[in-house]
Amino acid sequence: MPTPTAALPSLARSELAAAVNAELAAIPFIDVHTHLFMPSLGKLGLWGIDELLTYHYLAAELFRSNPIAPDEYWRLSKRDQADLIWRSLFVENTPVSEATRGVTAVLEAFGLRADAADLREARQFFAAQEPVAYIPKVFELAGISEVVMTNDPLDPLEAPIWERGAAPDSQFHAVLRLDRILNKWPEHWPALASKGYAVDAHCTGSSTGEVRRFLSDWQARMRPVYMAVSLPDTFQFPDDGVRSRLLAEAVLPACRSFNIPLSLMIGVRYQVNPALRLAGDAVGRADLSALERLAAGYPENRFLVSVLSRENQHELCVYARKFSNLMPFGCWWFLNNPSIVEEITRERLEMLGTSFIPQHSDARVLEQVIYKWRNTRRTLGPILTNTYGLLVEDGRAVTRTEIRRDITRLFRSNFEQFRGAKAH
Ligand code: HDL
Ligand code: ZN
Repeated sequence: MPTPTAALPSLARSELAAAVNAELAAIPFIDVHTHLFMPSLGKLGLWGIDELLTYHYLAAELFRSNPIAPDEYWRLSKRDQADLIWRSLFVENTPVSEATRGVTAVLEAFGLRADAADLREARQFFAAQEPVAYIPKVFELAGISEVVMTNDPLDPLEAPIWERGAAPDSQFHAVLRLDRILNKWPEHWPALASKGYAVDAHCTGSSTGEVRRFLSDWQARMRPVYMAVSLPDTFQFPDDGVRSRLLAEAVLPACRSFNIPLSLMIGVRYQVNPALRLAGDAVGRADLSALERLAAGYPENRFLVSVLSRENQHELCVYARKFSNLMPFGCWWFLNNPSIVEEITRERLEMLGTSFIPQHSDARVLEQVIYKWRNTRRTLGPILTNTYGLLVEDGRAVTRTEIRRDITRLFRSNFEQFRGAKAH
């Protein structure tokens, strides 16, 4: 963190861009939603060129530029998948999409050729990296100080590591992810029952109380900074289903007692093309009146909210103006493209000032934070410069100190305050 300095003189309009870009570059951001894993979670953590190239965003793009059938692709080794994606999307075609250009930006950040005919040089470089020393280097290149993970207490690979005791890491914050419980109760209640929680198929009797006990056990184990769930475009609240009951009787009371927010990521149309596996999800416009009823009905709860449909963004801003227990965050997934990030960020600044969290990376592979945060800074620079320029034009001078304060609020302190008491 740059050392605070006394208020600096007001900036001329012509000085704004340099000041904004310098402060964006100098302030380390908090990445409030990723799928990265702290080193003590072992092989769950993905990094290196083969993982970068087989990212599900690029697999989806491969099938548009190469005749291979998905089933045949999935039968290839990861190395062969990466070679095929490199050849199809980076050699035989120009890597102009957001996800392909991102890989070239990572290679460039490490001084590697982004126009190589094959992956020999890249594989040699990444194979020589030692994760514990490498992670700080990647975070420094990305301009982030810490990331928030996605941790699934019912994941058969991840849960046992936590149950054995995973060493915490101050740069990786845990999150209690609830999709299996809230969205797929019929499939997953037996896993809870097998661990001694008295739950049943229809979530009756002691079930919601026992889910609350489960959440309490995992809060003690993980010390999560928030709980999270991805929700379909059809999400309704309340309804007469199990999810509403679990939210009302277990999850929301647990968040209140732990003083942590609930993150709602709304608008997924799951597996519209199952053959693409993780790349098979799409987007749908959600009915955000469900969010209105949650924010109004549970004023003691705090909700981090990201919506997947571009068409839901403006109404999310309106709801955030009505309910201060809503915190819009990020330009999620299919929205994390400069053309849409610009539209979303400008309407948020226009309607919310600096009281929102502009971005998260959603990184699944460690080095992705390098390009995702480079892109955010590159997109945010002109937007903030224009915003301050309008203010100067309308008669209010702006200082470097104020720009530093605002960017710190957007990318650090909004989250730090909204997450509540520091994890013990
Ligand atoms: O549910 C989520 O957290 C989403 O971000 C999904 O993981 C999605 O597949 C993704 O990676 N989006 O970027
Ligand atoms: Zn995600």
